[in-house]
Amino acid sequence: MFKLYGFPVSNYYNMVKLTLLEKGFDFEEVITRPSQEEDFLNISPMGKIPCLEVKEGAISETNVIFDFLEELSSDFPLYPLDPFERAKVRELSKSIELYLELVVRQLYGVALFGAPADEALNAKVNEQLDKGVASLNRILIFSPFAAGEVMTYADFMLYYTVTLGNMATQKALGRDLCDDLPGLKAWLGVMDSNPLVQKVNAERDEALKEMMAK
Ligand SMILES: N[C@@H](CCC(=O)N[C@@H](CS)C(=O)NCC(=O)O)C(=O)O
Repeated sequence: MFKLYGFPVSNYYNMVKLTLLEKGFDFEEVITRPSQEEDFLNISPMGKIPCLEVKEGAISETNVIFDFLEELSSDFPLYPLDPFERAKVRELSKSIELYLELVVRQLYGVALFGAPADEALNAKVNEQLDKGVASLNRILIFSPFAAGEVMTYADFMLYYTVTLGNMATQKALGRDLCDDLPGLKAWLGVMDSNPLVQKVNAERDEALKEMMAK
């Protein structure tokens, strides 16, 4: 059985958890916070979550875990078979991570963890977001999924980026990503109707409630 290390509030953790569920892998969740402890660094070299332990050893970095799981099981494929189409899904997924996830993440301190408002940061993020969403609007398809007719890893990357990220941009910048990315709102409805997405979200919300109560 695989072991998934991480915490259900983490967006990256939930991308991998959803993949394991969709593909029907047997796995155990090992609730772990990011850490610089030696034991954890031995399995996740940057101390980040998620990290997946399989019988041969441990793997970190979400997109690498996606690729590993896809090579391991062709059940419920989340990449197209055609090499070009597959590359386009990777291009989209990487663009979402670099130009949206890592941009909005800079707001988490202010928007989610009570750090003081920072106008200089907001201006920088607004500028990076303008460029990021313009690039994504050139490659997002939303018909009905992010990369076209079938659900792929790009949907998982986008879904857990925007569900947390839009909270942060609305709170810190008064900016709604649904206005920036036409088609996002309808696509969110499609993703929200997926029963495994609902399961991951219910467990995320429960963990969030516990975290806030502490
Ligand atoms: N590049 C990593 C990013 C994962 C990541 O940033 N995880 C966050 C939690 S959502 C984390 O562990 N943060 C702690 C840190 O940055 O030290 C991946 O693709 O898995």
